[in-house]
This record gives sequence, structure tokens and C-alpha cells, in this order.
Amino acid sequence: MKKVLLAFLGVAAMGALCLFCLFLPERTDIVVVGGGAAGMSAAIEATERGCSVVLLEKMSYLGGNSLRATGGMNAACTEEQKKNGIVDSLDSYYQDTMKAGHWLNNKKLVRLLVRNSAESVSWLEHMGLDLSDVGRLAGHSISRTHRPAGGAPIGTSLIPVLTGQLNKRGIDVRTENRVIGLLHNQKGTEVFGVLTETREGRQYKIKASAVIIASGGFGSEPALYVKMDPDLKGFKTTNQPGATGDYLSIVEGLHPALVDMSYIQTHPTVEPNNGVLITEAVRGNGAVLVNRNGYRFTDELAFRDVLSREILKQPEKSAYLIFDDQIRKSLSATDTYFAMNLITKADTLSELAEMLGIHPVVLSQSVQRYNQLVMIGEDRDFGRNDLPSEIIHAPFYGIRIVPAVHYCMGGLKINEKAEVISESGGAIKRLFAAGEATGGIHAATRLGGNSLADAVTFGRIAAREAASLSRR
Ligand code: FUM
Repeated sequence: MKKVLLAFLGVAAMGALCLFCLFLPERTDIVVVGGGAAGMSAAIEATERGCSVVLLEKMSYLGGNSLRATGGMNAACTEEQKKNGIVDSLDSYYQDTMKAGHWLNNKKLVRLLVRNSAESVSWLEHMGLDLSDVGRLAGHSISRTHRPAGGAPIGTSLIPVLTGQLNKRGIDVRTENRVIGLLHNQKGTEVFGVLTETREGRQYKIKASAVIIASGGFGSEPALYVKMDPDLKGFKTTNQPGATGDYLSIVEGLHPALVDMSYIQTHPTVEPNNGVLITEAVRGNGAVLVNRNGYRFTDELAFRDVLSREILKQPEKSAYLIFDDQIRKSLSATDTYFAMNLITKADTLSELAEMLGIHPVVLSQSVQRYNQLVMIGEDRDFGRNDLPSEIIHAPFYGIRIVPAVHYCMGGLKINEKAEVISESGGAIKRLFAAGEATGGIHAATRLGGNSLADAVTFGRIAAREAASLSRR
């Protein structure tokens, strides 16, 4: 009888233990919130440093806005630049980034970005990403935007490479798992993990030594971006649907400092009906902009805020991007626009103008004038500082474009360790952030190609610092 009772008690104790385990939160070293380039880079780097990682992404696929990235990734003093005979300097990259940001950027973070940029490029190359084509985007004094050979879009090469690395390392990646809050102490000064919800609505906790927020910006949330900048009412967006500013609700109760929230970048050249971004690389490789009357009206490589403003001053608040077959062939990224039938094609410029509804004589004269300026090597009309080639190789192409919401420069304030800073000024313990969820690096305007540089560089910095905590 005694034996039966003991056995019964034993079974009951085991059962209670199992039940207890069932309700115990999971545990990992680091939770990464968001599966774009910043989150994926952080997860890979943390695993390299011996940490267990869970990466949580609310969408059904990885990549975030990074999957849509086209023009490339900036870095100064890279091997690829050397191979292409490009002489760059860290200072030049720093100055360009600061100038774009109206000198309101966090200087320490920009220095860190610039110093680590070449390393970020070689890190990706070692993982198998081709970044051998080095071009120039608007606002840069030199070619430093790295992309795959032939001018292919970077995002659709980068994300599969990073995904391959996550898989190779067996990293626990959970899509359709939305982080809805952080586990933290009562004062909101230290974080212990996350509260997550699955697509089916099941909520569960994961305890961690550190959490890295890399959930992106809010470029797909008109209510938010119009609140921050009322001038953006009615604008289209280039952002993926998941860019809804989730970090704002995730950090509720912690009182983090937010910086530069009203700085929301519009990309100047977006096709108005489908919201397809026409990469700045088209202008970087030689395209011009004209208005409906056929006149050039601006430096096509001006900073995005300046250029967007200039376009909005033109008739119908839009402009036309004009390029030739040589430019098309230099950038396979344009293939998508042709496949989507977004581009008008003609054998002559006047025929192209007729098809686009632009004044044919004026367009031909504007392009002729531009070609003369290319020949003399100086844009005496608008001060464009890079004039790669004349527009003379038929067929000719054109597309109507408008500015559209593209990037949120503002976000969580971070320090050089990518720690999230609270309103009271100290770092919130065990909480890190990287990528578009953060603010301070780009300030008033971001240079094209700096978002991937930021995402990869600060994703890895956040992981390095988070990993040092989990080893303690
Ligand atoms: O135009 C582009 O390809 C955009 C690049 C960027 O925003 O970094």
C-alpha cells in the first residue's frame, strides 16, 4: 500500500513538474526583433559569438524593406573601390553623410558607420554576396555605393545570402511571430525578454540576456508619418507593408528617448501608379530629369529633400526621368521596370516626348544642352557634380515620377554600443536597437545607400555588445 502511495506521489510530482515546465518561459541568450538586414546581421553575428538566438519576424517572409533595396550599400576605402581605381576617404564619406543630414546627425554614430563600412562590405562578401559594381548615388562626392555586378538590385541578392547564413548556423527563426511587448523591471530600466504573439493569436514569453530591436520604421503607416510631417498627406510609399513602427508599442512602459521623428525622407523618383521606386542609380549612371514642358530644372544628384521639393514645384508636381540604352545596359536593376511595362521607349527623343506628352522640341534641346555640358565637363546650368555620359544611344526611355515616402530617419536614440537610451539619459539595460528603428545617424536626410550600411554595421555592433552581456 505504501509502495502504491509512493508511486502515485511520484507520478503526481512528475506531472506537476511537466505542467510547471509548460508554463515556464523559454530562454535564449539573445532575442532579435525583426528580420530585415539589421536583424539578420545581428542574429548571424551573435551566433558567431557563441550565443543562442531567436529571431522573431511578424511577416511571413524575411527581408523587410531591405528586400526592396535597389541602389546599393555605401562604404569608403573598400577593396572594390581600389579595384575600380576609385580613391575615397573616410573623411569624404563622413562629410557627405553629415551634409545630407544638415549637420544635425549624431557625429559619433556617423564616425562609427563610416569607420566600419568597408568591414561591413567585406563581411557580406565573405558570406558570398557580390558587391563588385561600385556606383554613385545622389549627394556623394565619389562612387562608393556597392551593388552586384551589372548594376543588379542589391536586396534580392543580399536577403537570400543572409537567409542562407541563418540556415547554415541553425538559427531559430520564427516568422509570423509578432513581438508585442518587452519583459522588464517595474522601473523600466532593464529588459529581460519579450512577449510574442503568433499568427494564431497564442501569446508566449521568451526570456533573454539581451533584446535587439530591429523592427524597421513606419513608412507604411500613413497615420504616423502624416502626424510627424503633415506635408506627407496623400503621398505614396515605397515601403513594405510591415513597416508600421512596431518598436513604438514594443517599448511602451520603458520611456526611451526618440530622436528626429519628424524627419521622414521622400524618394524623388517613384512611379506614381504602382509606387515602384526607380532607383537613384539611374540618375547616378547618367539620366536627367525634365518637367512636362521638356525643361531640365535641377541638379539630378541633389540631396533627396532638395530634389523632392524641386519636383513638387513643377507642373503636375511631377517630372520625367529620361535615359538612353547605354544607361539601361549599365543597370540590370532597370529590367524590372521594363518587365512591369513602366517605361516608355522610342527611337528618337522627339518621338519619346510625343509619347510622354512632353514638348518634343524643348525635350530634344534640353538633352542636347545637357550633352554639351557633359562634353565640357561642367554643369553650368544646375551644378550637377557628376556627368557620366551623353544621352545619345538610342533607344531612349522615359517615365513620369513623383516623390514618395521612403525612409524614417528618426527612431530610438542609441549610443555607440547600440544601447537604447532612456528619456532620462541612461542606457536601458540589456536593450539594443539597430537599423531604421533607430534615429540619429541620418538626421534631416539620408544618403542613398546608407540604410544598408547602417543596418549591417549597427546590427553587428548591437550583437557584439549583446553577446558580451550574455557571457557574463
Ligand atoms: O534609389 C535607390 O536605389 C534607393 C537607395 C536607398 O534609399 O538607399
